[in-house]
Amino acid sequence: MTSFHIRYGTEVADALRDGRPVVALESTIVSHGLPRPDNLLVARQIEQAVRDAGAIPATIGMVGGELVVGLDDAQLTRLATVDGVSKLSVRDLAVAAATGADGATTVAATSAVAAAAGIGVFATGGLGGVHREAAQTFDESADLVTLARTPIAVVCAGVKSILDVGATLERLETLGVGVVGYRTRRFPGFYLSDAGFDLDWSVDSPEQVADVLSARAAQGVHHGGLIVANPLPVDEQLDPELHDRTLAEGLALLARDSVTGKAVTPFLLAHFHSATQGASLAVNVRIILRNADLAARIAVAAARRTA
Ligand code: PSU
Ligand code: MN
Repeated sequence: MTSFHIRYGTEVADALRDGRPVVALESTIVSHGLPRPDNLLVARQIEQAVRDAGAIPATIGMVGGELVVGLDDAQLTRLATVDGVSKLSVRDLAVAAATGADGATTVAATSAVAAAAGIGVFATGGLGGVHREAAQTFDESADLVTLARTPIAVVCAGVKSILDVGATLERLETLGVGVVGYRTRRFPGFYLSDAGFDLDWSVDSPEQVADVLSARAAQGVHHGGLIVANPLPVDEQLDPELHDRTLAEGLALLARDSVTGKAVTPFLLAHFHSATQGASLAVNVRIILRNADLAARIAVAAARRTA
């Protein structure tokens, strides 16, 4: 496995040494996915949600070229508030380290670093995936190929509805990334509880996710991620009509402004947050807090087995 030069937050280092439950958290959500000033407040709430469920939060990011697992509050504040924080996927980590950059890690980069740090559970909002028009643009998030080779369980609310969800599920199958619904056989669509696709498997409890992770280890499978898809309850989702309208506008703006590459996801998320007057933001926050809670309970169940 890749080894990174990592600086650990003290609490995270202690927890890992003692085999206590730790949950990895990404920083791209904070720097690029949520608007200021809510982003910093939400980042702290996510960490609190992990603590409330009995685990230690390890938010991952790069500060002045140093890869940190378990950002402290000053570091988190810096990534949430200063301008010019880079969005770092796996391929960017070395350049960012060598140039002393500040950077926020995506699902791909966070997974890779977390796994190298020995953290087995990660909570995020929605994964990256295959973009619409990918047949022409080839725009597919590095989150997918990274999860194909990284041993980590990622709790998410599916993939963002801004993507081609069906194509993303097909790619996950090809890449050998496991997908289980949490108490559902339908794949969630981030802002929406149901993205319109069936899943082969569902699990009913954090303990059952821990069973899957133990079974994989027992089968000698030490690479490849497991996606735990945790949908929002229907009464908490974004109004589907508002969602569809906002998405259509956002996609039109994307084409008008010729936005491409890694700017696409932040652009569409920002459009949702402004066009829905904060409704999508509230839903986004709810998603992340629920995922943080579930990830922590999975980490607790997994730690119990090795104790
Ligand atoms: N989920 C969210 N907000 C985000 C993202 C996911 O709720 O900001 C970020 C994640 O970091 C994910 C990234 O890895 O978007 C995907 O970006 P891209 O499509 O450029 O790979
Ligand atoms: Mn992309």
